[in-house]
Amino acid sequence: MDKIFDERSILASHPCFSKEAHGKFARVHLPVAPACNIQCGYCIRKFDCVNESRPGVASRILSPSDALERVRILLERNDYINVIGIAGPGDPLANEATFETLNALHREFPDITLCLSTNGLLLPDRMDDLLRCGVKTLTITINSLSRAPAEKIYSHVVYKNQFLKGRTAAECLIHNQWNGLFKAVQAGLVIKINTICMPGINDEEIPLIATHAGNIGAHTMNIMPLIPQGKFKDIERPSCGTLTKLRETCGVFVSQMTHCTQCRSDAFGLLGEDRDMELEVLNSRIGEDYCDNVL
Ligand code: CLF
Ligand code: SF4
Repeated sequence: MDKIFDERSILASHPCFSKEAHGKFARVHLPVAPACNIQCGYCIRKFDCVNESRPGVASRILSPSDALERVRILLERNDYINVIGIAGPGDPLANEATFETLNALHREFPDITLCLSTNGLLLPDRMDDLLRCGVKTLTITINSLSRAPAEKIYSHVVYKNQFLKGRTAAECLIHNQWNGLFKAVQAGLVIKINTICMPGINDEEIPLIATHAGNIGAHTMNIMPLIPQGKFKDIERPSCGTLTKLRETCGVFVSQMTHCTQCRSDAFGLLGEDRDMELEVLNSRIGEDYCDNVL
């Protein structure tokens, strides 16, 4: 399938999709999406979505207009920002504010790469909206291919006003995630799969997830270690050796991301740099006030 944009130039300048780019280009995360439509066993909902963020960190929610204002300031002061992402603190597709923000960004900054991370439940339903908003790179967290692990991982799913549990919830989420991945590839998006490695729950299935995702056309895979918390607080965190081995095995089927820093849903700067967006905005305002006073 032809890409709807120059995939090579996106990859060369996206800090998450390219290891080479991550020391040169930065991303901004806009925390405009508080609501979530599923419950993962490793998530405590008072913090950011663990599927794409550092556990135990809570971001302050911004309205779409506040988010846009921050982007204007950050882009003016930092010419190495190439990507604007929405990664929570809940699931971006479960929040209309996500689409409002993306639309406004796409209108005002048509050349910047818009990125989004999702649990995939609403992906088939919102694909056209994402394309209209100009999203180019997408992350889908997929933790299972079969029903048994999914039933252990997800305690409920809320889909089309129905509260689903057990087998029905697992089947609904798995179907939508894989169908969403297929549709996103068909639409020409550049896609990363995030998979949380949970020993004894889904670790044996991860190579199958990699095979299937690679066959469908995902560009890269990010295998992340479980941080034991919530319902999964007693499950052992996978060792570095386990992760390295899994990445080697899965790398045969789909390229592996190894430089993820599990950033916050309001992260800004180079990966791992952790600059404070609010401080940057404040500095900009102080600068303006200072100039207004001395001129
Ligand atoms: Fe953000 Fe995610 Fe886009 Fe990157 S993060 S929405 S793909 S712009 Fe990057 Fe952060 Fe790891 Fe995510 S280091 S948690 S992989
Ligand atoms: Fe938490 Fe993210 Fe899972 Fe929602 S999708 S329950 S925010 S980890």
